[in-house]
Amino acid sequence: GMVFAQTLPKLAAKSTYRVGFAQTESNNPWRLAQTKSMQDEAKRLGYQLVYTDAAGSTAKQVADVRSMIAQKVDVIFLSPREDKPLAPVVKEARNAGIPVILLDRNIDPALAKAGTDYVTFIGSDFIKEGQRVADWLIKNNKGKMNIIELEGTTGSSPANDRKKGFDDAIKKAGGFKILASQSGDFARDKGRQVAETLLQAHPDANVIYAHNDEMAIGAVSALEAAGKKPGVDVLVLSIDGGKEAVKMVVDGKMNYVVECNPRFGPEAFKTLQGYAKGTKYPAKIINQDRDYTPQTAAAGLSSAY
Ligand code: GYE
Repeated sequence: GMVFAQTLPKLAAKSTYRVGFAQTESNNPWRLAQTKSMQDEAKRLGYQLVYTDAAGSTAKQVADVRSMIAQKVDVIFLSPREDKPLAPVVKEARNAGIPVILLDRNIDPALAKAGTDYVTFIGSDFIKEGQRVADWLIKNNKGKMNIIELEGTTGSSPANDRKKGFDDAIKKAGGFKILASQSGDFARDKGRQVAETLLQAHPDANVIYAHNDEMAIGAVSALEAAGKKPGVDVLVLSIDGGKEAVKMVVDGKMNYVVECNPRFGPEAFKTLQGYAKGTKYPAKIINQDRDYTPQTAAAGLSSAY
């Protein structure tokens, strides 16, 4: 068989590039903001963006990346829907001489390596995000806190890590109960449905921790439908920091939101250019994120995405 060099392909320094961006889905404001940021920056630089939307299908995203390889784009930006099934196409791109930069979601480090299979991962520290939510809850502990957790897409790096960061910190603190933890697929309506079912099964729940805003907003609807006051009878905590959720913190329907910044364009293209000039990057380039408390949400609202 063929033997491939297990090193990253070089990227020529050019005045313009044809760049692939393999998006995972477009069903929420976070994704739309991320896509817009990528398109805006490509346009500003005069680069051509080959954009695909996997519409929530991992199989489609694998096919999307293969099509970008066939089209011989210069670089592939990939937001891998799941952390294992996209690993093979990252290596296929590398073997075809196309550098891959992971955006916002990571690949299982056992299956693909930064600096060898792909250039770097740019995104948030999801374990820390989960920890920050736990820390807020520990500080605001009113005793007998019974938690329902709404997990993101199964097999995605943010769902894995937001769970680990939160659950570990909560267990370590002691005195909290996680009554149930189930996937709502990062989606508003799924989050609402799962929250509805879990609230019926666990009427003593008084905290909902959602791995993203969309599911938290769904949970707020489920609480209201059940005749409970979100933010008062049941605390609602989430991650992302979109305008709608931040407004809910201002209005007292949510209690705490950790930001996960979706505006990747400038950093993504700066990394592409740096890579072409020979800059060495660490395995991860971590975004710095804010948070929104009842005290700070009003001031942060206008700059939320
Ligand atoms: O929290 C969510 C989105 O991968 C960090 O995916 C991202 C997450 C984000 O669909 O809203």
